[in-house]
Amino acid sequence: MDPDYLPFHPNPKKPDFVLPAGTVDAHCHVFGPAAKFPYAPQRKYTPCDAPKEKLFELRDYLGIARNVIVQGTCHGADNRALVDALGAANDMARGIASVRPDISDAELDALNAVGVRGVRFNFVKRLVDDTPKDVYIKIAERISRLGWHIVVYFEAPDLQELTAFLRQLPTTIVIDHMGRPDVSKGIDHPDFERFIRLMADNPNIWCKVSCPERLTVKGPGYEDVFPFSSRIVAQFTDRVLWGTDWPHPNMKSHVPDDGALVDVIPKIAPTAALQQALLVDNPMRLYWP
Ligand code: 0GY
Repeated sequence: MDPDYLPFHPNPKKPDFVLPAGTVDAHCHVFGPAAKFPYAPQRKYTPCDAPKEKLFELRDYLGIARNVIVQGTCHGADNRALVDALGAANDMARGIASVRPDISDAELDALNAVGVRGVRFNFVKRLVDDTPKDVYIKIAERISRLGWHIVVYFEAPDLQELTAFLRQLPTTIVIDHMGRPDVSKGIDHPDFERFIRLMADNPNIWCKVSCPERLTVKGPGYEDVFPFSSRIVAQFTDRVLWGTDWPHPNMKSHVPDDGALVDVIPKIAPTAALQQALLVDNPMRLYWP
C-alpha cells in the first residue's frame, strides 16, 4: 500500500437512516488481496487490500442487500478479483469490468455469466493513461450484443470535450459521482449546468449521486454537496443510483465513515418514493431486470 494511502474506516457507525429493503450499493470495489490477485503493473496507486469478505460484511452491517462491484484502476483489465467476488455473492452482486478491445467473445461471455453487466471507461488523468476514443468505441461495439452498459468516470472540466463522444455511445451510460462537479462553484456554474443539460438531452444517461466525501470542500457532514445531488435526484429520479464507493481509494482529506454516508441519503432523497427509486427500483431495473 502507498505510504500516504488511507485504509477504509475500521468501525463505521450504525446508520440512523434505515435503508429500504432490497437496497443496492451500486458503486463499490474489491481490491486484492494482493497475494492472490496482484495489482496491475501500470497502476497509479497501490491500495490497502479490500477483499470481498470485508465488502460483504459491510453490506450486511449497513443493511444493504446487493452490490454492484466496479473494477478499480489498480487492477487494470485483470478482472479476477471482481470475478471471484461475483462468484461468491450468490447472485447478490453484479459487476462492471475493464476490458481491452481484443478480448474474445468467449471471455466476454464468461464475464456475463458470472454477473458482469458493463464496462468502465475512465478519463480521470490521475488514475489512468490516456486511451484513444476509437479504442473505447471498439469496446462499445464488442459489448453491445450482451446488452451491457458503459460506466464513465470524468471530472467536470472535461465534459465539454467528452460530450460528442458520450453522445456517440449506443448503450445506456452511467456517469460516476455526478461528473465530479467543483462544489465550491455552486449549482449555477456553467459546468454543472452543462452536466444537467447532458442528462436532460440524453435519456440513456444515468448518474451516480455518490461520493459526497470526495466532492466536499467543507469536510464530513458534506452539506456543500447536497444541493448538487438533491437537484439531480429530483430532476432525474428514474435514472439515479447510489453507492458507498467503499473502500474509498485515494481519499486524502479524511477516512469516510460508511454509516455516515448512508445517513446522507435522506438529505438528498427526502421522500420514501425518491429513496425507493434511488436505492432499489432503478438499480434493480438496470442490474437485475
Ligand atoms: C472511485 C474513485 C476513484 C478511484 C477509482 O478505479 C479507481 O481507481 O475509481 C478515485 O480515485 O477518484 O470511484 O473509486
